[in-house]
Amino acid sequence: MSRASVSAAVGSDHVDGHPASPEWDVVVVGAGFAGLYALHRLRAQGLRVQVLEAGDGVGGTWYWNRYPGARCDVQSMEYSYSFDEGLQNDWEWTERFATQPEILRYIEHVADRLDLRKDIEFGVRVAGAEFDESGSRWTVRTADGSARTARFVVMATGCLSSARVPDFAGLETFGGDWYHSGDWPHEGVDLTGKRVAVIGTGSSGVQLIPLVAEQAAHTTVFQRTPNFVMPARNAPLTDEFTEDFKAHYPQLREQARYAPGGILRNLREQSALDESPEQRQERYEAHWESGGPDIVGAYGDLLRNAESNETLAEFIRGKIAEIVTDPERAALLSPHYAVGAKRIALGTNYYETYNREDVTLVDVAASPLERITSAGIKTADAEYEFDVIVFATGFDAMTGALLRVDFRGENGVTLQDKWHAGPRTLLGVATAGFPNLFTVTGPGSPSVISNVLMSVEQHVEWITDYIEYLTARGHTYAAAVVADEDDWVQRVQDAASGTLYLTANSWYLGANVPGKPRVFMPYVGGVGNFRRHCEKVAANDYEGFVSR
Ligand code: N01
Repeated sequence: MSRASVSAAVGSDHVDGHPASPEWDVVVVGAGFAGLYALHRLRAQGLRVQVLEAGDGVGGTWYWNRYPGARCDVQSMEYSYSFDEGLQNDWEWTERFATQPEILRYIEHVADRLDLRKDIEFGVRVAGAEFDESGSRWTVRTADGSARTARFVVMATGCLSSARVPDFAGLETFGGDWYHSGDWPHEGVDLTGKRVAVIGTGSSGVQLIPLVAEQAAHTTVFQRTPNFVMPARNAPLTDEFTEDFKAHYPQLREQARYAPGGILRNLREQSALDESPEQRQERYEAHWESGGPDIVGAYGDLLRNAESNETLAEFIRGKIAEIVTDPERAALLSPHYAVGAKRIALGTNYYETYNREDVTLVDVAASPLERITSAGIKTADAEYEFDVIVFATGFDAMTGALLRVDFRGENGVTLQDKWHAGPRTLLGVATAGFPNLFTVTGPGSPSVISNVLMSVEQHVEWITDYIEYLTARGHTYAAAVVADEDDWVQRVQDAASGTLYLTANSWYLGANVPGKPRVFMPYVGGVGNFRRHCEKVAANDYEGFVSR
């Protein structure tokens, strides 16, 4: 069928007894880093692409997470697209770790520069999608009741985009205002003179607590699990550093693409136990002084050997004890699990904030949060009054944004049913029984255990190359093979087994969402290894996928 007749057929379900061609070649869901790049690549193939975005602007994570202090913990020069040399050379980052507003400006710049907005519908939330087997196409339904049909659907909905307010009883009775860090008001929130509660001490809580404390009359932090927090040591970038980095961008990017974390890092092979306590102290001190999250790369076995890891945990607990003047509070802030098993946070004045007299720390592990009241929060031991509650309680990570769409694949099977015991994917990009559906940074990909932007690029390139391959051959059907998917799921588990990632209650394992299956979701076998494996699959005519 020609382009013209495809257009003519839009709106009618059948032509000559056959299902009409879909309205779109590809519907991409999400206009963050992944969706924008997918649009750019697919459009270059001459495909008809429509992006559906729930927000009113581009940016994804960086559109929603506008809480005070939000910034990235990957260095700016690396947390940016690498596919366009002109773009990476023209853009000027101002700080070592960019703030949310600066990253959002960058994404908006990219959208304008590549003229992407004209193919994005904003304010549209995808609610469901059904696969039509006879027409080999998806009908994508939106929350407002409209529908689009597409040959392929690319879910670019992010790993940490389904913000989660825990199911606290009584929230609807609270007389003050409440906010979630991942859905922060665009106009900001004035906390001056307010009594503020912050629930949660993950990366978001760690970033926002010091700034909330500076503004509020009193800040009460409800901590269930303390976090290992490294100083960010953020600073303006010098012209000299930027110029030098840019001069070497091509080599540095190529190096990062095949590096374990998709990032430039000096990783040491040596065990922490092979050095003396003094040598270790010196090494850890150097990391503490230079800041950033790289300290888990100080030795090769920190994420595998509990005894090695404990040397680092002890070092960080020592720092907490040095900074926090009240020993009881320092003890409460000191984590007792493996460093890095839950994601390390980067802070600026985080521990120092607990020396303020107007900051209270409540241990909700000892005295659980019972309910929200009209006046504030009730724990097992006490009642507190607040004007504002900030939920820095995280996300239904990796699967949340996918499972809240009612996907119905072959034979009407739902994704919820298929993933009832945990997500199953092939390479994190596809799941058997749901043909022509691709996920960017899906469960089973390195994504959150990497420089996610590097992983986003790799996934988008792989998926769009595959779509090009299919189109060139006139194929209309692409599906993961169950046996290959089983094999990949096993590889993901094998990569994690023996690591300390499995020893803490983290969102990597779904542990933060009551009832969520405990399955380690990211692939920790390394970004470079993953990329090489994906390249091999493509070179072997997309082995593991049925293409027809
Ligand atoms: O969420 P989290 P986040 N009662 O899930 C607590 C990325 N990110 O938004 O640990 C009481 O880490 C929960 O306690 P516990 C980054 O990948 C990056 O902070 O489950 N407390 C925890 O303290 C990060 O890892 C950046 O016991 C409850 C907190 O809420 C990911 O996003 C910045 C509770 C949630 O922490 C998520 O970070 C921000 C309950 N019922 C985010 N439920 C940077 O790049 C949850 N908690 C720097």
